[in-house]
Amino acid sequence: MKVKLGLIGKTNTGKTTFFNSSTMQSAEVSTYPFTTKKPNVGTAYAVVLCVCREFGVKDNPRNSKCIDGWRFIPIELIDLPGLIKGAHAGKGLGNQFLAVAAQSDALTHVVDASGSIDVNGYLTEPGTGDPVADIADIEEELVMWYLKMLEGNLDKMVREIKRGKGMVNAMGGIFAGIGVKPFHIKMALEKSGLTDKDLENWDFEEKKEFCWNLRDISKPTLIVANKMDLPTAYENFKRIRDAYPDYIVVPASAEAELTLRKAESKGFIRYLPGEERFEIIDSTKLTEKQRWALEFIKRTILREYMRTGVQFAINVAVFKLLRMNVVYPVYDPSKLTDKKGNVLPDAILMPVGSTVKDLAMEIHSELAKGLLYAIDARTGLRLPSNYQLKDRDVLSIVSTTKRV
Ligand SMILES: Nc1nc2c(ncn2[C@@H]2O[C@H](COP(=O)(O)OP(=O)(O)OP(=O)(O)O)[C@@H](O)[C@H]2O)c(=O)[nH]1
Ligand SMILES: [Mg+2]
Repeated sequence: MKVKLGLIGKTNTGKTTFFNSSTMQSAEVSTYPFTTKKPNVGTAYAVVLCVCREFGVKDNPRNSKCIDGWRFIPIELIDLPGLIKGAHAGKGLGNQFLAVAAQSDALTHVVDASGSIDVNGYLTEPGTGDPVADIADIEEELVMWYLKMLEGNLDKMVREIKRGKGMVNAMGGIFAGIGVKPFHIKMALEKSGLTDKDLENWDFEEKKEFCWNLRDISKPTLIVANKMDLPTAYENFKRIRDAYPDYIVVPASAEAELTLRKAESKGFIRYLPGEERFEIIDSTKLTEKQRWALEFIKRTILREYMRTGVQFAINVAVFKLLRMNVVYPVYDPSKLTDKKGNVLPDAILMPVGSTVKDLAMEIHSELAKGLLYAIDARTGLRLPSNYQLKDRDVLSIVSTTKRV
C-alpha cells in the first residue's frame, strides 16, 4: 500500500525543511510563522536492505529504487501548515488543515527542540522556548478537533443508537472520513471504560478521555526533536524523552539533511539518506563556507547522533508505528523477473498480517479474482491464498485471470 505520512507541529519547527530534505522539493521555508499556507505533498522513501544481495542478482526496480543494496520504497509525505495553541478556536491558520492530516496513516510531530520559538511560534532566543509545552499544546489541539467532531454530531449519533444502530457503527459513520476504523473506536471505548455507557450520558471529561484515546489509537505518532544542531537542543531532547515516555522521540536536524542532500545532488559528496557518514568527492570544488558547513554537520550531528534523523524518522513511522513488511512480487519465481525480464521489479509495503490474497488485491483486483496460490521464490513451495506474508518474501502469484 502507499503509506501516507503527515507532518504536523507548531509553526516554525522545521516541517517544510524536513519535507524538502526528504522529497527534494523546494517548498518555501522562512523564519516567519505560518509560512506554509497550503499542504505540500511529495514522495519520500522508506529504506530497507534489499533482497538483491541475498539472491546475488543485479535488480532493475520499477516502482522503487535500489542504491548500493538499499531499496528505497516510495511513500507519500504531507507537509502541513503550522498549528498553534488555540487553533481549534481559529487562532493562526486555524485547524482547517487537520482534515488533510487525518488522511495520513501516521503522523510525525515535529518540535523545535532547541527552544528557538515562543508559544506563538515567533523566533526567540534559543533555549527560551519550551518544546515540552509545545508538544502538549499541539496534542491538545488534535484532541479538541476530535472532540468538536464528537460534539457536533452527538445528537445524530444518539438518534441512530436509539434506532438500534450499535455505538461503534454510529460513531464509525462520523469518524470514517478521517480514517478512523471501527476497531479503533472499539479499542478507544474499551480503553476509556465507556463501552457500556450510553453516549448521551457521557460528561465532558469522559468525552475528552475518549477523544484522547481515539486520537492516539487511530493516528500513531512519533516525535521528531528537530534543530539538534543548536547547542540548546540536547537538554530539551532529554526533557522531551522523559516527558513522553510512550512516544518514540527521534533527534533530528532537518537542515543538516537538506544540506547533505543538496551537496549530494550537486555531486559534491557521496551520501545515502540515513547513513552516518558522507564522503567529499572533490574538496577543491567546495567554497570555504560549504566546507565549514559539512564539517559542522559531521561534528555536531553525525558524530553525536549517528544520523540526521530524517530518514530514520520515516523508517520508524513505516516499520515501527505502521508495522509494514516489504514483499517482492515477481512473475517468474526462478528468474525473479516480471514479464519483461526486469529483476525484482517491485517492492511493496504490506501491513503485518496481510495475506497472499491481500497482495493480489493490492496488485490488481483482476488478479485476486482468479487467485489460486503463490510460489515462494526461495523454496519453490506453494503458499495458499490465506498465507500470511513475511518481511522480505519474494513470491509469484498464480491466478487463472493473470499471473504476475
Ligand atoms: N538550526 C536549525 N534550523 C532549522 C532546522 N530545520 C528548520 N530550521 C529553520 O527553522 C525555520 C522554520 O523552518 P520551516 O521549515 O519553514 O518550518 P515550518 O514548521 O514548516 O513552519 P510553518 O510552515 O510556518 O509552520 C527556518 O528558518 C529553518 O531554516 C534545523 O534542523 N536546524
Ligand atoms: Mg512549513
